[in-house]
Amino acid sequence: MTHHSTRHFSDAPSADGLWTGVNLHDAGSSGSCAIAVQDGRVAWVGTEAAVPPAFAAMPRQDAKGALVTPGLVDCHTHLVYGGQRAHEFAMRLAGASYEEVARAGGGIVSSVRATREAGEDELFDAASARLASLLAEGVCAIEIKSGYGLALEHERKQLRVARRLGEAHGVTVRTTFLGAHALPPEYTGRSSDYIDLVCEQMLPALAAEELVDAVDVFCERIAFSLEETERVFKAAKALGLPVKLHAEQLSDMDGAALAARYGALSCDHIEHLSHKGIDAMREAGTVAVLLPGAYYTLRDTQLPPIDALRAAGVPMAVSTDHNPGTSPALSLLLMVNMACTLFRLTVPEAIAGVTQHAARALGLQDTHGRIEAGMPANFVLWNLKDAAELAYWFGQRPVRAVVRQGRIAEGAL
Ligand code: DI6
Ligand code: FE
Repeated sequence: MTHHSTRHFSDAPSADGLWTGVNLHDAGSSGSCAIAVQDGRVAWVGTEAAVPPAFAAMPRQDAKGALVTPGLVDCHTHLVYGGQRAHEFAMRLAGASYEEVARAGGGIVSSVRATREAGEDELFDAASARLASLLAEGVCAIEIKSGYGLALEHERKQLRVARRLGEAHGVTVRTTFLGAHALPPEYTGRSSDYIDLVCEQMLPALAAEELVDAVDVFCERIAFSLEETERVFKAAKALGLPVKLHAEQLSDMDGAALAARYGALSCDHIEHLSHKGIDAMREAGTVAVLLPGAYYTLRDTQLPPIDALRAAGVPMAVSTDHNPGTSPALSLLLMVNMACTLFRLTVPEAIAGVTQHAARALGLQDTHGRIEAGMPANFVLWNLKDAAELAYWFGQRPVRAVVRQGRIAEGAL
């Protein structure tokens, strides 16, 4: 029995009680551990032998030796969009490159058409099914970007759907405004005017509606220039919003250094990141988000500079980059496997990449990515013995149960 359906979150039982028989990943000590959950938060965590009397008296949940990790965090997704782009996958198989498909009117703009045509409920239902796959595998917090509307009402529609998804599924959602994802067709040849619209109208309006937790830009030859990126960052800063960047995916645009100057939470993709960019990220405390699903789908051969990032001590996160063009991935564990196999991350690095470093990439380091007293209870019980198995198997669904936001949201004990 490996398939677990997502319960309606409001019906999910409380996880309050003392969880015993926990094989805690990263415990730093041997022996069985326990986690006390009270009012939906972790009240205490440690070895079973050291459970304080107040928690020893709580009702018990036996984890039966399950490996337990913090809830997973998917820190870079474009989960809300209309349609899908399997035909472009077929075009690329026939020899077209991603950039050629984009220039031929496909690519991001074709998802923009489908997203504009879709109603809010239709977008919600499609994204909800995709989200259910991620949640069933242990995701407890997720970032969702706009960027397939590229006009105020359609960007608003995407962000509203993202907020609704969080409420309906009982999962932490961080929304990112990516109005500067691609140039909409009605602005062909007027990139600068479109950036004015993004900075002066779309972003302030959506921020005022509290739909924006962070601001992102696709800084690339086929998207927006460094100068346009900086204009968006200035607008974000004026509103007190944190920034992040799609940086150096297809070429070195020097975007990471710019993002770091604006205190970016993260720079994402970064296959072509330079030493200068790495230094700037280290100084700014910016997280490097690695997206092996896009690397794999595009059959990229330029590896991100993992050794240099590691040597510099830049925290590395790993995410699905779920999107209909370059990463139709719905398994964060598969990305863990790919981060190890394709990018040569170590197992502890890859696990930290989908937990604590991913939380930091969203500014959620105080509430997600670790199992620590005071944090909301978000953790996963796995049908595994050894943490290396999280990276080793692929295509498996090894989840036993997920405690999300203090409730037993998936699976059974
Ligand atoms: N980089 C990507 O890989 C995706 N967006 C981005 O800025 C691609 C999005 C798409 O092709 O729809
Ligand atoms: Fe992306």
